[in-house]
Amino acid sequence: MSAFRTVPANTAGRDLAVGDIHGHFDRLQQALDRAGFDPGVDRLFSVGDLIDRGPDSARVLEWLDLPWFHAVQGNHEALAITHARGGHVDLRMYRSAGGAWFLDLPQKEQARIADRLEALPVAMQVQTAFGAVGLIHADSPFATWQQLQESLENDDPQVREVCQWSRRRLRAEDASLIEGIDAVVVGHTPVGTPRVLGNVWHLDTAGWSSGFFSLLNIASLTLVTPAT
Ligand SMILES: [Mn+2]
Repeated sequence: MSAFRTVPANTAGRDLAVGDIHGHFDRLQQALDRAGFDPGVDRLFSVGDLIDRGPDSARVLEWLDLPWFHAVQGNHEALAITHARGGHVDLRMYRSAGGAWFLDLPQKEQARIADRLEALPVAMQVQTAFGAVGLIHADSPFATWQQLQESLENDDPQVREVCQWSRRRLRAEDASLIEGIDAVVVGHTPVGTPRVLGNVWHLDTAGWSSGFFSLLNIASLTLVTPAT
């Protein structure tokens, strides 16, 4: 299973992206309803962190079964996978970061969920009518998208780590472009309103906390304004 996936263009409907979900699938559904999301033709792309913190983390597999829902792995998916595979996770940290629901599941169930999360790519490239848009959870360690693709295809663990955990770009206010891709959408670090640095869209407006879910049309690179 490759850590990099390319998705063909949607010729029928809209392609929207959303930031971290963290187990708040009901709130997400409400945001989709307000945006007039049509599951018959539209698609939703998640930048990861589907699980932990919110009340509905256990519904993650139900959402991953939806044919219109696509996601990359965030650091919270990485924590769950690492733990289920017997790797080292700071359990106190993981529990306080919302992982209790997972830690308290029977091992067999943890393994079943980890299998599905592990199948998710770390980066995704979606073709649109106007170009190509990348999705990663946190940041790219490279200034070119091609280098990121190659490193992930070779499954470089350090590159994976930056993709899922780094907050460098926002902290440094780094507005340089990631070359070789029209735009990149990320989450991981909450922002009050969507923040664009270079061609990188920071979309985690904390819909899982005290904020709201921002939906970005990744073809037109415009935020979806609720119909209501
Ligand atoms: Mn995160």
